[in-house]
Amino acid sequence: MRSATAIACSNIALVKYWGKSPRGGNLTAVPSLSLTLDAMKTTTRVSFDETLVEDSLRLAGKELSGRSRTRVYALLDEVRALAGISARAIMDSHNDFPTASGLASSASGFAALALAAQAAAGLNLEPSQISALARRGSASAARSIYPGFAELLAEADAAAPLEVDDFPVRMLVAVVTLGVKETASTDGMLHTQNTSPYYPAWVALAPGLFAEAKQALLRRDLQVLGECMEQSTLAMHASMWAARPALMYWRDASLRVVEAVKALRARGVPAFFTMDAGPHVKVLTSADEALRVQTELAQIPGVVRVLVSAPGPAATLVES
Ligand code: 2P0
Repeated sequence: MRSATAIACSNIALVKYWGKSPRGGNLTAVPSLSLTLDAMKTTTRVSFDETLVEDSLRLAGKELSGRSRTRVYALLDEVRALAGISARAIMDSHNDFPTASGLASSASGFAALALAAQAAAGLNLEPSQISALARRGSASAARSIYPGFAELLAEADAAAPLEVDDFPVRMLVAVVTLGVKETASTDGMLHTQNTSPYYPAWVALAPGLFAEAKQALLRRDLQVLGECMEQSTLAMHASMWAARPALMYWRDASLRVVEAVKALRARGVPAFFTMDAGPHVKVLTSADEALRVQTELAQIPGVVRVLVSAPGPAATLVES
């Protein structure tokens, strides 16, 4: 039996991916740019065992079912094919944050799985190959292989790291109470692609916004990066709101956080918001102001807690 354990951090897109390329294969329709977060991690152990008759795939001790099981199984099958093995696997995965709550658990989950599975199969792949493997499981996961900032270009097989030194930023996650089960990202983006008249406008806007944000990041211009980040999330959500029926992830508390961020900015605090396929609001700010922003956001009705995250490390293998 061969085992490997990997830890991967989640990531938040500053410039969003929303939409699949018509070329298929889970390639993305638009480029995205992200920050890997040290405060949200998945640990995954994979063992290939000749004596097993079927895969055992557990998240937080519970056997996976449905689509998440199919996706994990597909990734393991790809690894088996690459390594020329047929042994079934045991996968055990744990998040140190709530799963499937709009907190990007598939990003850290598929990144940790790809890294652990290929190591357990004896493959020793390059980071770009591991990123490509993770992307086919969940596109945002491609970016979680890398530390700090990363980009995933439209229709790219793998993400790539963006090296930015001396740019001390923090990402805050204002966790908003969940009332209802959220629509899964994959379903939400396909629904938007299929029914929203604003989807083509979103796809047309995204490359220019990505280029502007990347340039701002490389020159460490938090103001312009933040402006691009807010336009990206609002344009993405506008495309969802124009779908039929509308796809609305916002709650009243989400809007209160956004208003608080704008009020902070009016007082000279560099803070910028983004939202994903859930009601939580993520806020990018400087390391110096993180505590002040956290204190303000924690007082907003409907905000249950505020996580503060520094840029996270690359996905890594750990001693089993
Ligand atoms: C992102 N999101 O760029 C965007 C912004 C959510 C909103 O990537 O279908 O779980 O598994 O490739 O990666 C969430 O979608 O979707 C996501 P699949 P994924 O972070």
